Amino acid sequence: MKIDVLTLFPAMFAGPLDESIVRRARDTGKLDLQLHNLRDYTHDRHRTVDDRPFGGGPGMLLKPEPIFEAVEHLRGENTRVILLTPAGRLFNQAVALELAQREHLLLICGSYEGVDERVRQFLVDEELSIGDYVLTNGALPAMVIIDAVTRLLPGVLGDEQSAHEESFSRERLEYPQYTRPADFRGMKAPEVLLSGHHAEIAKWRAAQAELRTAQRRPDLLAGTDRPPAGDERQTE
Ligand code: 4FV
Repeated sequence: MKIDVLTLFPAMFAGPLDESIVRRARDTGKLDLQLHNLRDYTHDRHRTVDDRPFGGGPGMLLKPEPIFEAVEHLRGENTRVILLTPAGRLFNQAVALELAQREHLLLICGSYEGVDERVRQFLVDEELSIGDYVLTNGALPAMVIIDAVTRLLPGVLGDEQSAHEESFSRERLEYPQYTRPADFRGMKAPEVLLSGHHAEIAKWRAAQAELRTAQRRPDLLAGTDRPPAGDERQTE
C-alpha cells in the first residue's frame, strides 16, 4: 500500500511511524509512506497556505490553491483522497478494514479552523474523524489511521490470527487474557485457561467477550450508537 500525507507539520510524523510494526512494514515494502509539506505547493515569497474566512469570523482557513496543486500532483487513478476533520465519518475498525483494501491513500491533514469548502466539494473522496474532540491539526488523526490500517495489511502482523481475534473484529470487545505467573500475589488466572480443554477455553472466552461487551459497549451488540461513558469497570 502507498500512503501520501499532505501536512504543514511533517516533523510530527517522525517517531510514531518509525518504530515497531509500522517501521517493519515500511522496511519490508508492505507500506510506502511519503510525507509532503503543503508549503512546498506554494509559489509566493511567504509560502502562504492560509487566509482569513470570507464573511469574517475567528481564525484562518487553509487556502484551496496549494491543496489542489498538491493533490493533483500526487493523485493516481486508484487514489482515495481523504480529509481528516471532526466533521467526517467516525473512523473505526470497519473503516480501517475498508481502507486496508485500497492501493493508495492520500491523507489531507487539516490545520487552523479548517479548509476552504471547495476542497471538500471538488477534491475529497471521503472525510474521516477520529473522534468528537478538536485537535490542533490533522497530523495525529493521520497517524492513528496509518497505524490502524498498516497492521491490517497482509503479512504485517506476525501471526495472521491475531487480527481476527481482537476487539471489534466481531463487534465484540476482547475477552480477558492472562499470562505467567498463574498465581501473582494470590491473584490467580482462571483455572479453565490452564486446563488445556480448548473447547472449554473457547466457550469461556466467548462468554467473557459477550459479558464485557454487554457491560461496556451494549451499542456494539445492538449495532446502535455508543452509550455515554460511565465507570462500568470491575463489575465482572
Ligand atoms: C480532527 C478530528 C480534528 C480541527 C481543526 C484540525 C482539527 C484543525 N481531525 N478527527 N477530531 N482536526 O480535530 O480528525 O484543522
